[in-house]
Amino acid sequence: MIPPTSDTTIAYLGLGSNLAEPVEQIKSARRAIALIPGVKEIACSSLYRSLPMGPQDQPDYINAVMAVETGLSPQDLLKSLQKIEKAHGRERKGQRWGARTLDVDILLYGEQVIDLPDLIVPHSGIAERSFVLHPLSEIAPHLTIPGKGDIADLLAKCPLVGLQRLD
Ligand code: 87Y
Ligand code: MG
Ligand code: MG
Repeated sequence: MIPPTSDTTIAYLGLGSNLAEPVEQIKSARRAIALIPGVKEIACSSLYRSLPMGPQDQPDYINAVMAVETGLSPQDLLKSLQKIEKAHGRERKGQRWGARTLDVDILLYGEQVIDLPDLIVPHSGIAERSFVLHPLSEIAPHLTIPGKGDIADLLAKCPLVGLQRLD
């Protein structure tokens, strides 16, 4: 049987901020993402306060994960998200993993595996980063991540250390 086709895809986006009122940055980014033409918000996790992973000489982060339904290609979605990062004061100079006003990553784009110079999906850190896995499992507890396995199994190996869910 030919599987049904659909012209939209569910994508999961990871949001992070640790500069200039991070809670407001995340809330504002969520609103801006929902207003991208061709993007509809399906769900958003709680906000989480998290200790910085990677370089630790920077403020704590606020993180969240959104699910969106989109008719945009992964590349067009990425371009729109980068515009939103820029509009939120994101600067790309300085330390590679340094503090940022807003980071929005495409974590998953349907079941697609994408390996382009500027876009790797599933996101390379998805299976190890507690600030991604915990909010992601809050909105998609039965997800299977291409090449990585069931989110419940990944979560069992990913301690809830340095992560606090906000009300
Ligand atoms: N939250 C983040 O959103 C976050 N984001 C990162 C990059 O996108 C970095 C680096 C700066 N760390 C973050 N920490 C939190 N809490 C991620 C990283 C992790 C491990 C090795 C290299 C880089
Ligand atoms: Mg990131
Ligand atoms: Mg990024």
